[in-house]
Amino acid sequence: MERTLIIFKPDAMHRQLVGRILARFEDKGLRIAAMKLQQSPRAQVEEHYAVHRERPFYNSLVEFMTSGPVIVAILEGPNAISVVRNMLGATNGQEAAAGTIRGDYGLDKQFNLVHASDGPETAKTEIALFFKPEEIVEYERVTDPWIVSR
Ligand code: FUP
Repeated sequence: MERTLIIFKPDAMHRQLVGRILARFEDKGLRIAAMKLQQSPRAQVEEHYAVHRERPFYNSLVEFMTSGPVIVAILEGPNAISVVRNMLGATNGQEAAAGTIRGDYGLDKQFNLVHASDGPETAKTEIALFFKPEEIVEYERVTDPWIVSR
């Protein structure tokens, strides 16, 4: 079982694609371990994209990611990190394969709908950046038979 952090970026929010994209993850069998709507503080976005600080697109990316509300979530499942990355497709929607989320819904490299952690170390860091431990649900606790039978 693995956890990955995803962000529905402001373009996915603006285009009202969240439900459809989230359904793909659910259809795949991944489950939601945490989820919230937020207007990201600039400092959080800057930290999240710190590895890209020297890249020419950094400022524009930070502007974009703080331009409106986003939904951050943790998905979990076997091999969730690479499973979700494969479902997203290539960074640039023009290059992403048909059948992937970016391949089916986008044509841009900045407005590419969803972020997902790219490895176990980044997943750990990103989950800690966006969620407090108490915001993450341990399913063993909530799938008690008494609760599901009501
Ligand atoms: P990805 O891991 O697919 O999200 O993409 P990268 O880590 O390569 O890039 C991080 C983010 O920077 C991407 F989501 C979009 C943005 N980006 C640009 O805006 N312009 C570029 O030329 C490349 C990336």
